Amino acid sequence: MASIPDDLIRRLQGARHLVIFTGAGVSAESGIPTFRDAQTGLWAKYRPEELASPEGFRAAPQTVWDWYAWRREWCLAVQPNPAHLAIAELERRLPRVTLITQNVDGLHQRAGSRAPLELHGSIHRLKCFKCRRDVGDWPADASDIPVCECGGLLRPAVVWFGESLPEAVLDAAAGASQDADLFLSVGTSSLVYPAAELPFLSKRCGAFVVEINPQPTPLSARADLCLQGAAGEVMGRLIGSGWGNQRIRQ
Ligand code: BJW
Ligand code: ZN
Repeated sequence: MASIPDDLIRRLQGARHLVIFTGAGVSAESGIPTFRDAQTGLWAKYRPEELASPEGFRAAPQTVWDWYAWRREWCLAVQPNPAHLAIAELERRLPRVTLITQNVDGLHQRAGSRAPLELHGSIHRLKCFKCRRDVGDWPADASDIPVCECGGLLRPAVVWFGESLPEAVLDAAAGASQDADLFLSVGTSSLVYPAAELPFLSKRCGAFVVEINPQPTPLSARADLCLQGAAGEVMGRLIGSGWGNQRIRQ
């Protein structure tokens, strides 16, 4: 695994505004499959256009509902891993950290992160497919699709292909990316837009952009630094050298 350059530790120590941008790779070490990794990714077994799209839900609502009910149970059964914990620790150590996640699994919050910007929503909440109203939690018995007061079917409050991201969340994420002086992109393939635009936006606005991923991505050639490795290991090393204590003593 790549070693952590001293320069990056210095940049962390001095960061005015750190943005951490995460994808499915951050939860891989918790046992949640990524979307696009060839052997284990969710899309290796299912076609996204059939399951993660409004058209898919319209065509086979119960199939889509069952897929999400199964994935939600999985998210609840696993634990945050060292990557989630290291990110929450960075939030405690540094004066200003914005966490932007594409993940819908809720593991950042369970690791202690305060208010992640959930670009693609949350699998733990429901909304109405027809009137779009947020309706909160899942029912105790999730075998049948619940129905809204308006008569529409309920669905998980995630962002499917072809749907707009929540405007206020995307605006906040773009604003933070523009303001950041240090930007960490962790465990994302950088393929899904508009989220994938954020590290590029941050770089154009002057941030030092670091990618943490075992594989190269379309961001790699433009990042200032690529740390090849698993998120838990790399993030663990990032916080592991005791520099936070030095900062507090300053
Ligand atoms: C590790 C690791 C370890 C492994 N440690 N790393 C511009 C160009 C082309 C297309 C478009 C474009 N703009 C919009 C589009 C269309 C589309 C899109 O981007 N398509 C691309 C696939 C080509 N975008 C949309 O449709 C978006 N909506 C939109 O643009 O609306 C516009 C609009 C305008 C006006 C009216 C209406 C609409 C919405 C995108 C929604 C994405 N939704 C999903 C599903 C969420 C719900 C669910 O969970 O089921 O979000 S798709 C899926 O991909 C999920 C993820 O959040 C997202 C990103 O994936 P992620 O996190 O990067 O995972 P992977 O699997 O791709 O990568 C994992 C990485 O981890 C890999 O790199 C591994 O190497 C690494 N890894 N182990 C660290 N241990
Ligand atoms: Zn409704």
